[in-house]
Amino acid sequence: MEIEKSAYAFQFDGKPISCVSFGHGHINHTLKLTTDTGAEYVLQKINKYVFRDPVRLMANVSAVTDFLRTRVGDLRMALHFIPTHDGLYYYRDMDGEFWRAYDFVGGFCLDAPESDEDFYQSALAFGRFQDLLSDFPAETLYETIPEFHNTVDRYRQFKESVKNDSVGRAAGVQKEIQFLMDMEELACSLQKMRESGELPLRVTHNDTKLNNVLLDKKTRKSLCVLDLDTVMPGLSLHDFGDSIRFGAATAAEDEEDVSKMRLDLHLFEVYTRGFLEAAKALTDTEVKMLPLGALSITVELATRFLKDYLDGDLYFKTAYPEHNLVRARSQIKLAADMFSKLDNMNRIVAEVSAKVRK
Ligand code: GN1
Ligand code: MG
Repeated sequence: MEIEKSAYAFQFDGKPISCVSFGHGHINHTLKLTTDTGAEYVLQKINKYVFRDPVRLMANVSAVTDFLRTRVGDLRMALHFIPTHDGLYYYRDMDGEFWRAYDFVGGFCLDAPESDEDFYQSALAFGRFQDLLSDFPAETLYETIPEFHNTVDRYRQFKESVKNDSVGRAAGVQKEIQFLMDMEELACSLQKMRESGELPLRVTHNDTKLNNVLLDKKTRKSLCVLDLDTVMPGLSLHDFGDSIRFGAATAAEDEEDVSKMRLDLHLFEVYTRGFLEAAKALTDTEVKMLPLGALSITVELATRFLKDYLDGDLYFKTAYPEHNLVRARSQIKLAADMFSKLDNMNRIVAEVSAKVRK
């Protein structure tokens, strides 16, 4: 078996003896490495096309994980990156590729919840992530993808694509464009609250899907969150909202039959409970705005999918020509359903919060 050359750059315990492909991530190239002392590590090549500035990305990731490790009891609850012999958290190889390595602590990830408890565990994990980092100076992190969840800016870009209509698709999607324009003011209100200081800047994960939560093999309880590549300053509401958008929806993000797409209020309640139990440092305003966090991020993603459709599919990978339109429509349906359920969501948040926030 050939050992990846970059493995020799890191301060591992022992000499590498095996190195095999690992996991099924779509972005980075991931290997599992074992040394002659039996120590196990994850070795990863960072996808440079997606992440244009791996040095800053690793500065964010290592600042956050170093901080987390000073706050957790069980060290499996924070990723531990291994320095190179030069004392850096990344290694740049002869081809200009960037590598990093962290301790392999076992555990497993799920692509979909098998029970309410699984979804609840993911809420605890992301809530804990918020909580543990609540006094981390978020403004010191780099914005590795500038304006990532600036909904106002997303709308600006969306309207530009509507106006340019570069591949002549706008005429066929007037209904969708109109829906998103009707939602603009509400969806952008969180960004305005961020700018006015009503909502605090937080450390956000930005990819809060269940499959980024590591669960303990024996107890099935959540250990920590993985994939910190998009850790940035942002709004806690967007992390909460994206979990709901993805995990409390009744259909896949690209379901063609939009009649299948709704918000499951029971799952919304399950996630809200876990998140609020763990994220104790949220302000009352943040808690009150959680339902809007879910709606805003869903509308925002719909503008991103529809923009990409109007641009001729440049950003998101598509499997067929109408894929981005299908995605936009399913997110629009989900957003419309969330909008009609805002009162219910507000009631659930108030009830759960009265129980778990003392
Ligand atoms: C992209 O590839 P994935 O699933 O990690 C996108 C997210 C979207 C998501 C929608 C960097 O994330 O913002 O919510 O697709 N990530 C980036 O499926 O743009
Ligand atoms: Mg991701």
